Amino acid sequence: MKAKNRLWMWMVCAYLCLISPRGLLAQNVNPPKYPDFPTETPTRIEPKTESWDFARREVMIPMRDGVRLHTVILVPKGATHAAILLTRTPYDANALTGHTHSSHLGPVLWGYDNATEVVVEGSYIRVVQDIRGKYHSEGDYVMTRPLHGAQNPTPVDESTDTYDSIDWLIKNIPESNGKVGILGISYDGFLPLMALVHPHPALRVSVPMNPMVDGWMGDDWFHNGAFRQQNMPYVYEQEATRSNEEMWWTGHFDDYDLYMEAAAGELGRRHGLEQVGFWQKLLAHPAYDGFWQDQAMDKILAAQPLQVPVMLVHSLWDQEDIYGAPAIYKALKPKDVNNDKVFLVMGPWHHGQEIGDGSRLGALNFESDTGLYFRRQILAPFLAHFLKDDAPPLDIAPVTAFETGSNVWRRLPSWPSGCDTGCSPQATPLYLVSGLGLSFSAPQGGEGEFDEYVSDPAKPVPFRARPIQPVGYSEHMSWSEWLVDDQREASGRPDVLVFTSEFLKKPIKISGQPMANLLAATSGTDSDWVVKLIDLYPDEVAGDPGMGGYQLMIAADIFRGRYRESLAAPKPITPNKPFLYRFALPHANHVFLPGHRIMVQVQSSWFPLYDRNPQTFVPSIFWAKPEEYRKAIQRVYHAPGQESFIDLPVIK
Ligand code: PG9
Repeated sequence: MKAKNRLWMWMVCAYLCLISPRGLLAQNVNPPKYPDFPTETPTRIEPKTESWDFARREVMIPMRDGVRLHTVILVPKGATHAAILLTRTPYDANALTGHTHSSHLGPVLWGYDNATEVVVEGSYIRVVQDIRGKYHSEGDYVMTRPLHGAQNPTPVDESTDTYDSIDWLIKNIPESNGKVGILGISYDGFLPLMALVHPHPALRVSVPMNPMVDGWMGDDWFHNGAFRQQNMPYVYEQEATRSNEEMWWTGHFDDYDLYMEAAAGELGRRHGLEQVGFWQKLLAHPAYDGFWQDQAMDKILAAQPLQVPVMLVHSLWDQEDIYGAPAIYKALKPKDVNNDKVFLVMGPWHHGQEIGDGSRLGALNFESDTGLYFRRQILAPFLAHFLKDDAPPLDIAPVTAFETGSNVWRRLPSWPSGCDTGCSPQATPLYLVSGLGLSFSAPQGGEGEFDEYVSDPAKPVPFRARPIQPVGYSEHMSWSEWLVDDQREASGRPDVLVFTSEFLKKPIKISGQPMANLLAATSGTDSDWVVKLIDLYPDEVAGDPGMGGYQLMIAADIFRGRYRESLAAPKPITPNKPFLYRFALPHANHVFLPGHRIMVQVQSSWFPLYDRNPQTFVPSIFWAKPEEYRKAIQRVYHAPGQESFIDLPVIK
């Protein structure tokens, strides 16, 4: 195009685009006039709450380092001299205090982490706070933030944050009587334990329910070194964003297929999990090293003076934190010289079920609402005694334990003990014997010395019937019930050994921790051992037909063989040589009834809840390569001098 033509085109374009009546300059100079039509949204809405039975205040409480924590305060109308019930949470204080939009406190609180009747009927001031780094609080998030010290160089931790929060609350809530109780479940149960380290003088009572205590020994992350890989989505969602908006993804309906894809380290890498800090720490600390030992709350509290009364709440079928509460009881009780500060409640519940309907768990029927009993008969009077100005007298036993099997509550002087006068359990070996039997008499010999099975990592034993759901609590999810699943399906597999007793002629009651003593060999150089103590119901159960032949786990756990000699320093196992694997199973308070049988199942995988052991010793199982997963022949011995047995804590 010639230069003259190009200039001409530019001039036309400039006129049309800029100067003409519809051009940009013309518009800016002379905008059209529209009629006024104001927005209907006010600059700020002031909810009218005069008719509500509570007042809601939202505040940002300053901590000693200047970080402010978002705190919701719900004060019953007309309250004066009311005590404060505090929960600190990483799970969204607004959600915990806004279950419905109601003018009544009860419906607003009904749901996770709120013992609602106790709060409402006790006229407490309810305070729920986002911990630092989560939801509407400021600051940085660190998973179960360790105390200031070797694992935390900052001067702030959950103990100092609790102290600073309580200090602010008693000075700034005029309706309060200056007494504070802290309570919560799981992570929110770990935080009442943290509150016991250098406690604020206004803290009068702490109620850790199903607390996370030791992430390696037997709570959320590992059990005796076996990694609970179905918690990888939790790590991702909890740490990827402040308000848990970023969700883990899966390409499988069945978690069994997802976790067969690769070892946990590689699966995490495929999901970008290494971007979050706690995953890096998990990968770096597969063994029970200083990282875990320094954070174990039972060890921490054992080294602290006991100043504040504590009620520990434990669920006998806690699918997440089955280790924590009894471990804290064991650490604290020796300090309770006047027997008036440390209380334990054990109920027939899944994780956190004590604040909901406790009439049933899976197929089990407890014949009464055990959750309501706990809240009304135990928790409410306990809190009232320590928090109310009139301090009604306390009539709570040091230990209140539901006895499963017989379905009754027991008031006990201590734990473990089997009756109100304190009968102590006696460790009574229940031997695995030839013919796949169980006997209270040691093996006599003569028949086979061992039973064996092939453990194949290509076909690990599912921990429940497939398709296996992820960890979760929404409707139609049954994760919380898996510990009471019928074990019948597992008992039919060739890679599960099943030992069964004779029919019981009289009841056998156990109270305490059964100890697995497995004399076992593997043809590999590493191995997992799962031991399940089971109540085998009669073939037919009149009145409850679904329980006919039911195989109910009473206490079960997994042990990673590489930690047999040292939990901190794993070692390869010498192939085909029998070794003793001795480990504690979770606490039980159970009666095996006449007509029932006792069963013990032994297997080498519990998948996909626990990651597969490649059965070849590798430096870190997180990074086991596909070719390192190998079949192994597993032998469980039961000969004279080579006994395998469960030490049952029998009440005689
Ligand atoms: N069991 C959950 C948890 C506690 C602590 C750390 C990670 C997870 C919980 O229910 O809060």
